[in-house]
Amino acid sequence: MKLYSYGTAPNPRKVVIFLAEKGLDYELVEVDMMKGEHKTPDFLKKNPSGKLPVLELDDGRCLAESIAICRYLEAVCPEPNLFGRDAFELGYIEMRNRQLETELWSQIGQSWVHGPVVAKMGIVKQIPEVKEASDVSVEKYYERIDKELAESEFVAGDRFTVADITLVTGIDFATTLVGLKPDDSLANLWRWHAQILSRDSVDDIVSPK
Ligand SMILES: N[C@@H](CCC(=O)N[C@@H](CS)C(=O)NCC(=O)O)C(=O)O
Repeated sequence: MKLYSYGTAPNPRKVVIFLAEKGLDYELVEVDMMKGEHKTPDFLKKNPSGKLPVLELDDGRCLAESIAICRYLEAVCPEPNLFGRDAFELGYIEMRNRQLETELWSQIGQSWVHGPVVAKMGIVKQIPEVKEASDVSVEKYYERIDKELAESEFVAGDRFTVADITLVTGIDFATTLVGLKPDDSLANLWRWHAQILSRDSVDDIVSPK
């Protein structure tokens, strides 16, 4: 299978980490978003949304949406389990992951879209007030996560799951490209972050060696 990706873009990175956790082989295909390669007619046949990542199976079928791709991979390769084993855990991990997507990633996304990097691309009307508000939401969410990680070793309990992948990729993107690094005082968050970065599956893009 092939994974269409771009550098350390955060949604493809989720799948790259997930594939590494599963120990699955694949071909990585770089799609240069700066050149608009994700919007060409050929690429839109793979994903009509024109976004990365896309997983292409050996028979040519394609899947987009990072978490949908991870669900597919969990189904074909159930171990190590990353989405939950029993009914409660399945629901709990889903809940934690959805909260991160809708309450943290959405706000990082607003700060990105209305921030300096996207401004230079000249593709979106900039609304500085949106960025001001979303920056505050992200900082508040970091504080919430820090408190939660004082009680819990990982995002969704006492073991590594897909929700940890969603959080680390969100935080690293916010830190490196959106100017939203979590404050150094958030000791539980940083303890968790160091632990996640020590995994073989996770490249350190925040302070690469
Ligand atoms: N919900 C999608 C989001 C995909 C997404 O927005 N990917 C970014 C890269 S991280 C992208 O392709 N952006 C280009 C665009 O939106 O045109 C997912 O989880 O895969």
